[in-house]
Amino acid sequence: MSIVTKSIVNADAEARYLSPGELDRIKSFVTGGAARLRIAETLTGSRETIVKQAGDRLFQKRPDIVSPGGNAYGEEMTATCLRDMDYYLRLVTYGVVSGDVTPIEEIGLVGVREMYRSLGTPIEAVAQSVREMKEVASGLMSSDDAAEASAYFDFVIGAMS
Ligand SMILES: CCC1=C(C)/C(=C/C2=NC(=C\c3[nH]c(/C=C4\NC(=O)[C@H](C)[C@H]4CC)c(C)c3CCC(=O)O)/C(CCC(=O)O)=C2C)NC1=O
Repeated sequence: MSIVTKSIVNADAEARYLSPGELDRIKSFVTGGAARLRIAETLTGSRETIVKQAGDRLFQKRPDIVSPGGNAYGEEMTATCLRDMDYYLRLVTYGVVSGDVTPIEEIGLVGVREMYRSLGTPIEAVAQSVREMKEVASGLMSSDDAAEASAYFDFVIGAMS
């Protein structure tokens, strides 16, 4: 839920006008809108590059995961790993656009530890893949935009740490 919807739901529950504090938060959400859309467009337009380069970096640092016995060993498993990275990048764009981490959390982080444990996937390596995507993506934008985007990547990383 965006800050706008959330504020309205809260205010209406008390049948009151939006408070100055709520209007302030909505104002900063609105004035930051162009930047958030620009960031989401960059991430969306460069998704293949970001996933590919970040994947290469990850496998260089963690050759064990693509070696025999590794969770992402073999063409199919490596592709599934890159697909998961693409999922998290997509969720980051949802967070950026809505200015809210809730969609990332609800779609991709609830129960994630248990899920990866049952799959035998080392979650710290998934977190590393998100860190690599953050680095690659940051190189594609201004430092202000990179800082804004990083908050959402960091949210994912934090939930996996
Ligand atoms: C949008 C929300 C969402 C997420 C997050 C998601 C993740 C997800 N990743 C999976 C598998 C997997 N995930 C990985 C990922 C990796 N293995 C590694 O060693 C690396 C560290 C890492 C890549 C960075 C792999 C290799 C599998 C297949 C494991 C297997 O089948 O044994 C599976 C099991 C089913 C399947 O194969 O599709 C799910 C559900 N699905 C979703 O719908």
